[in-house]
Amino acid sequence: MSEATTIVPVAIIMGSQSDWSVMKNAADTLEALGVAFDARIVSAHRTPERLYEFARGARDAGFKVIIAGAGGAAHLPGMTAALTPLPVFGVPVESRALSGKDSLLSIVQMPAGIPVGTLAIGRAGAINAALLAAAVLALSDSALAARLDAYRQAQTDAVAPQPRDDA
Ligand code: RP5
Repeated sequence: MSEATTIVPVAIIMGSQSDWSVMKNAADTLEALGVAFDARIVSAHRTPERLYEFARGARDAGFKVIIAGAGGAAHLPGMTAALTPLPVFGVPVESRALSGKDSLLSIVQMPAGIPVGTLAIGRAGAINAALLAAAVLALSDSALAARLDAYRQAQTDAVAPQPRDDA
């Protein structure tokens, strides 16, 4: 993981330490693509001042894309999007009580004017948020675009034509 003081293009923020097992999938995907990131815990409810400071300063800090994961009453992605013009991708984390449906609905139903690109609940959403972040950065980075193409090709190549009993 990159140091907090290094300027990197992607910020991965999450509402709690308990979100990390899901959000680590975004981090691992970015790492596989050679995209630097900074991962932080920023809670909309427990550390609102940290959220304001991070989101208001994110563009000047050099970030280009923000991935925000949260569960339950998941206000983090929306509040972040309200405070920065950077693209924000929201990852709904599975909640214990409602399996992440609460997280999904909290993140996806933004009012017109403040967008959050909302991904699937859990691991798939975290991975896809990283891939979307990489795709955005690849628009102005041909080396990254080539790595993203290779990632997708490897994924295609890994799909067997027929199912096996022992797989
Ligand atoms: C949210 O509350 C976090 O994003 C987390 O998904 C959820 C539960 O947090 P903990 O009680 O596990 O810290 O703010």
